[in-house]
Amino acid sequence: MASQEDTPLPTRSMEVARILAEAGTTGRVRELTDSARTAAEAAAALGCDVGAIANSLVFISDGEPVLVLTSGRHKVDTAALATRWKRGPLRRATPEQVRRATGQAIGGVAPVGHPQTLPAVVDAALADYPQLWAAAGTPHTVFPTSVDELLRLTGGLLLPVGP
Ligand code: 5CA
Repeated sequence: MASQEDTPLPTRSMEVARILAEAGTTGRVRELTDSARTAAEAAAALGCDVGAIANSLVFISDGEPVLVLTSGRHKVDTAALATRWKRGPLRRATPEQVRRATGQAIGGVAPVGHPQTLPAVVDAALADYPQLWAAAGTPHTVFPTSVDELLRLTGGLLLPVGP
């Protein structure tokens, strides 16, 4: 795995690392030399299954941003998820809405580190993988995690989100 051990992390990732440490998590934020902007790129850089990448996707529902931590192996079935989550329709956030809701840019959105806590769902498909990886605030940073940890960090609900 290509990672940079000694250079300081970008500011947004340091903030994510601080929150993770405060929450008592043990996984360390890593900066990858390869881009990890998408789940496929992150999986290739880490040498893991694409399904073990937890993408932090932002949708707008009932007029507010919500977070759907989604396995990289599938897309969100927004209609089915809205019903299961008992919410109005979910619409993908624009890049500007993502930035406002998370303080982070598309390709690097982390499950934590946002100006406000977002209502969250964790994809039940992620439970198939004992070790997950999520973005840590930039397209080049990731951290190891698990379903239980993501539920704890986000206060989210575990629901199937895929087709
Ligand atoms: N760093 C990786 C995982 S470690 C990552 O952040 N993956 S991601 O899936 O969470 O980020 C890419 C996602 O951003 C895409 O799946 C897509 O849902 C979203 N996205 C990409 N382009 C746009 C866009 N123009 N508008 C809204 N969302 C977008």
